[in-house]
Amino acid sequence: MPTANGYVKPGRSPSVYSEVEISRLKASIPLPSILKSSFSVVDGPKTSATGNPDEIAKLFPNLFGQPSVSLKAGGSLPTKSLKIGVILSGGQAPGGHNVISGIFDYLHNRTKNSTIYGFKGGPIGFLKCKYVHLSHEFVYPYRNQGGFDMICSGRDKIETPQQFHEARETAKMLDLDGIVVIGGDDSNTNACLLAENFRAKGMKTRVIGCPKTIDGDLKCKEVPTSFGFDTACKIYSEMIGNLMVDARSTGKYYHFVRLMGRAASHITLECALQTHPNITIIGEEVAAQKQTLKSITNYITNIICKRADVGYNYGIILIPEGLIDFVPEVQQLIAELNEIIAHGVVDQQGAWKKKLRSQSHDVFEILPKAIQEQLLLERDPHGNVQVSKIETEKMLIQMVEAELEKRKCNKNFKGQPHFFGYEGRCGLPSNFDSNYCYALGYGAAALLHSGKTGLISSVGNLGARVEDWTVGGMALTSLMDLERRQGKFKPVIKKAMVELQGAPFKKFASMRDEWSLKNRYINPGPVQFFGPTSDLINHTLRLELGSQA
Ligand code: FBP
Repeated sequence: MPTANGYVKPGRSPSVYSEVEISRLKASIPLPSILKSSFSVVDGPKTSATGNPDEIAKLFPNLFGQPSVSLKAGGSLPTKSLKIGVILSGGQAPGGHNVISGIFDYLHNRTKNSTIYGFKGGPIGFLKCKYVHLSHEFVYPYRNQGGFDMICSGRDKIETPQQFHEARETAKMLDLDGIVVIGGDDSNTNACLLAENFRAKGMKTRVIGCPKTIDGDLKCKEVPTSFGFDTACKIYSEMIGNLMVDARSTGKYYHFVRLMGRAASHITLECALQTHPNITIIGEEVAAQKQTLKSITNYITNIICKRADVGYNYGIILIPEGLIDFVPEVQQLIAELNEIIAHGVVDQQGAWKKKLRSQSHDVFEILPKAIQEQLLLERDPHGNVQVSKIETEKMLIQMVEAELEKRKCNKNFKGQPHFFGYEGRCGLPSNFDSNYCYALGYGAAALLHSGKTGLISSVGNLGARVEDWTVGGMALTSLMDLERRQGKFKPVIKKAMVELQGAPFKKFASMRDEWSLKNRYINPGPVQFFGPTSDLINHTLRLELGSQA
């Protein structure tokens, strides 16, 4: 299709490239030195599980305890051809296409006549054997581009015997040597279950995961961050910075910005460190201090009143997407609702409410009707409350208005609700995410080529130049714990929450009082691909790496 600049992005609905997209397409992607030379895979010590090791050992008898590995220079691998499948799973995160590009380039450079299949629409594409053959012509146009539109994504959980049967059928039909599951905690749980099942059935198909999620809650020492977090936070921070300038210009609005991140507040914390808002609520702190909706409302209202006293009737307030799920009283309510929804029907007449304990019943009744309805929405296939659909920012505005009314102080309060989520998930990946994802994909292919299974691709030493990054694989079972989901205990990868003793939170806590009354706004501007700031990594990663040094 001829276009002004001659480029068309292929895919489900082809679109024309912008000039910036073209320049990103042409940008070269550096590789860690270890991936440029011959390497061998070295086993580390035996591993355990994050929690409930005895139960996890029983559930993963073929994988439990296997060592994590690292790549070391030297050695050689046969160049025989491999057949590899790729699955993009869960929510979009900038950089996913570069993981696939990395896998593709590894196989192209290190093996002969290998084949890559891209399963369409996430895990369901794998189960139903719906795939595209990933050729150079198909993959190349997506290099350094945002989104998951190359093969699209989905959220299906793989857990029933029928689903495992279908997975084995696909693997046999395509004679797969391996698959790479690119996903978050739930998707990598799928990867681990598949790896265990394939091994138990004596199949040759191996499974490697890649740490994807803008939420930033899939990480540990060996996997310092999940991809997409860096770009998404930079995009949200740009938008928050713009709101700050707007607030200062008009002087009349309080912008309540709810930020994606589901169960963890990493995105909110990172955006606070990038922009210095007046108020930031961190869910993990709310839970630790057993705060109530009332106490959160009071905290916000107190600052609004103090700011009004010094002449500021505007401000910026950041709220994590999953806030409601952190408030212990609401947490208890949600746990009870999950059981009720998993085991029965929520009737229109409200008879189901009798199953709630009295405290949960009271909390439910004080919530605005819209929030009540949102809490009763269907859970996702992994049993999670869909917190992206719960409009906590609007609820807090209403509660603050009521509190100001009660205190009889007319503070000219005008709240503006915002939810920044989907806006940041498909942006052009930052230089960091582009390079990190390419290394993760290249490393994942190297692990499969070396015969490894049940590992998550891990790239470390991220504070250094790309050339000096380390590459390896972390045992997926070592990240596992048991959690109650859909009324049952299930093995899941434990989410990494904001550490209140960690360097990023401590830095924020040391500055937030000053930010609340004095305006110390920072407007970081858009993601840069060239120039002095283009290679800066996010504060969270920088601070966490610094505190490990
Ligand atoms: P993943 O954990 O799959 O990476 O999803 C991240 C996320 O963007 C969350 O922040 C958000 O709560 C959720 O996806 C929204 O889900 P959906 O895309 O199904 O609306």
